[in-house]
Amino acid sequence: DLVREKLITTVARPAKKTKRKVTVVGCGQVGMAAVMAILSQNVSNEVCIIDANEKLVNGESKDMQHGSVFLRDATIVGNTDYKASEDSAVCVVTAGARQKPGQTRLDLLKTNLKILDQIIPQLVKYSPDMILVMVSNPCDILTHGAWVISGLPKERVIATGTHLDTARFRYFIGQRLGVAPSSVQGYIIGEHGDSSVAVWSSVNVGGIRFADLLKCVGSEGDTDQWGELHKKVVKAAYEVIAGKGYTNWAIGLTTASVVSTILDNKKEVVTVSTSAKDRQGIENDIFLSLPVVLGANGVVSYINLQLSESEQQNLCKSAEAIDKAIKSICG
Ligand code: 6V0
Repeated sequence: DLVREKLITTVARPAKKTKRKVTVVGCGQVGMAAVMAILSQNVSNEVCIIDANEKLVNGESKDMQHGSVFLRDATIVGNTDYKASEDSAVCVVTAGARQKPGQTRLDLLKTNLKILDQIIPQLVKYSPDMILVMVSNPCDILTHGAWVISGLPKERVIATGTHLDTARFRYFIGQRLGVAPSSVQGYIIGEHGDSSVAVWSSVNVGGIRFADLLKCVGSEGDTDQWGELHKKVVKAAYEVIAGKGYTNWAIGLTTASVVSTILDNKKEVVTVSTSAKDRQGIENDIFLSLPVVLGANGVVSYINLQLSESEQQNLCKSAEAIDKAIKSICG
C-alpha cells in the first residue's frame, strides 16, 4: 500500500480497546434504535452488534458504519460470533420475539426464556466485568433468568424496566400541565407491564407534591382523574404496536439513557428492574423496578420509598403477578 507507506509513520501500537465499549445483542427494531441513540447521543463511540441472523447483522452494521464520520468516528462492528463483543463495559440484550398485537409481555415468556441460554454465557465469557442490561420482554422475568444463568453479582444485572414507563408518565403529566417532562418528578415502579404502579404520593413539579394539593390524587375520588395518565402509560405500548407493529424509538432512547448512566458513573436515581426480594415490603424472589442509584458498578443503592397504603398493596400485587408467571413456567 504505497500511499499508506508514504503518508503514515507508525511509532507505537494503537490501543486495542476503549473502556466504553457497548455490545447490543439483537439488531431488530429495538436493538438498532438503541444503537442509534447510543452513537448519536455520544454515549459511546464503540459499539458491537450481535445477532443470530448473519445477513441482517451484516446489513445493519454496514449501514451504520457508513455514517461513522457523523458519529464521532465511531468503531462499529457486527457479527454472529460473540468474540466480537470482547471487553464490553455494558452488554444490552434486545434479542427475541416481540409482542404481537393484543399479546401481553408475559405471553412472550416461554419463547424468550429459551434464547437466554444461547446468549448470556457467551456474553459473560467475553466480558466478565460487564453490566448486563436486559431489554427483551417480559424484561423482569428474563432479567431474573439472565442473572441466574450469568452467575454475575445481582447488582450487575438489570433491565431497563419501568425507566420507559416513568419516561412516558413524566411526558403525559408534563403535557397536561404545559411543563417539560424533565421538570416532572415521579416514578412508575413494579412490573414493566400491565401491573405497574404509579407512585402518586411522590409526584411533584417544582418540589410541590400533587398529593399536598389534592389528597387522593391518582386514586379513587380524584375529581381531576390523574389516574387516567397511569392507564395511558399501561396502554402506551399496545397503542404504538397497533399502529406500527412494534415500539422502538422510546425504548432505544431509554436504553441509551441507562447505558450512559453506567458508563459515566452518574449515580442517577432511575427506575430499573433489579432484585426486589426483601425490599419495599416484597417477599417474593423476583426482579422488578424500584428507584435505585445506578453507576459504573451497577446498582449501588436503593431509595427507600414512603409508599401510601394502596401503592404498597399494588406493588405487592405486581410482585405476585411476576411470581405467578415464573411459577407457571417452572412448575
Ligand atoms: P425484532 O425486530 O424481531 O428483533 C429481534 C432480533 O433478535 C432479530 O433480529 C433476531 O434475529 C434476534 N434474535 C432472535 N433470537 C436470537 C438469538 N438467540 N441470538 C441472537 N439474536 C437473536 O424485535 P424487536 O427489536 O422489536 O424487539 C426485541 C425485544 O424487545 C422483544 O422481546 C420486545 O418485546 C422487547 N421490547 C422491550 C421493551 C422494554 O421496554 N423492555 C420495549 C419494546 C420492545
